[in-house]
Amino acid sequence: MNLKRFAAVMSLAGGIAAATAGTSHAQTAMAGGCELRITEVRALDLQETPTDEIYLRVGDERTNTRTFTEGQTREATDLGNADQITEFIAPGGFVVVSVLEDDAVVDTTIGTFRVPCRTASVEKDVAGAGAFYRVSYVVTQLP
Ligand SMILES: [Ca+2]
Ligand SMILES: [Ca+2]
Repeated sequence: MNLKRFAAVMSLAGGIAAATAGTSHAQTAMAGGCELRITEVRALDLQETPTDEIYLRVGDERTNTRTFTEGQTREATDLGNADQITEFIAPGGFVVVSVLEDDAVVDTTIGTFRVPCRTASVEKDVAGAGAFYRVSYVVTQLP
């Protein structure tokens, strides 16, 4: 569990304690939250030749950098550990995911998208800076 998730759970626990004398409406509003998990990254068109050096930002974490050749698919577990490729999404909130290409001075941002707290299994096309990537992810509702 990363610190952000820990803080969210602690906040939720505090909310439950505070709501014990409250209404059922308040309890409904607190329920939920989601987990985003990146599953796969595919290079459809490179930003550089002959290989890109790609990493993701997932909320407040970033993955390791891995090279991609054109057409290559990597499991997300190849890019980062569980903390790096998963992120808690607050109820009603979203997490920002970016695909970046590592360069010597300023990295190239290929694209950025938002993932809301809603159950889903998505293949997200991310295009920019002359490159085209596809990021697969799942969002699950937390109890
Ligand atoms: Ca590069
Ligand atoms: Ca670049």
